[in-house]
Amino acid sequence: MQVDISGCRLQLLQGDITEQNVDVIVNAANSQLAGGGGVDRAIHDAGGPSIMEETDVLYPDGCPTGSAVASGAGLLSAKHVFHAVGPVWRGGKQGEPVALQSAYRKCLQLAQQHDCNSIAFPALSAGAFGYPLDLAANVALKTCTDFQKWHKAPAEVRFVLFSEGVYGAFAKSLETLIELK
Ligand code: AR6
Repeated sequence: MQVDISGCRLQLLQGDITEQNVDVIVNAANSQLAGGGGVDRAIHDAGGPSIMEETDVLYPDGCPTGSAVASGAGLLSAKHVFHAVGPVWRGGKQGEPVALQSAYRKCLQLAQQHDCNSIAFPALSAGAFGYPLDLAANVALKTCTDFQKWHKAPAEVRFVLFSEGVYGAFAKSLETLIELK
């Protein structure tokens, strides 16, 4: 599924983010940048050790929740990996929506700073961090479509969703957002 917003493309697809041919692959990291499971493990496994070696040197204090930092992409075909730290879901009243929005926005700002034309996101916080899928999809898509409307966003923003269920939730959310516009 894809839509065009102010000359930028927003695309949803089901697949493995490590196989995407884009300028930036976004990682769903933790605030220690310590690696872990899920998409974080997949990116470090496919990208090789240089990614962790670089983040250890550049960001010894990690990255706060709601932000993101950039590294090289090692063996991946992308130019950069942005390590974004979404919030852990604690019931929804501990600032989770603002933190999730902020993590996506920071990635889009970093993409501007690094002159990137294409960026691929996973569903930040929607796995181990337990953010309810429908709500996570809504924040992700609203943040990106708003950014595309008002700022110079990368020409292509791609959400790479690992399973049919996650893809379905994002597709439903995007349809609703488009109808509302
Ligand atoms: N490509 C695209 N999406 C993927 C892939 C892949 N190769 N593998 C998993 N996903 P998660 P979080 C999906 O848990 O919730 C880690 O341990 C997955 O199905 O990776 O932000 C980190 O180190 C889900 O929809 O990230 C952190 O400690 C989505 O990616 C913590 O988990 C996000 O799930 C971060 O948790």
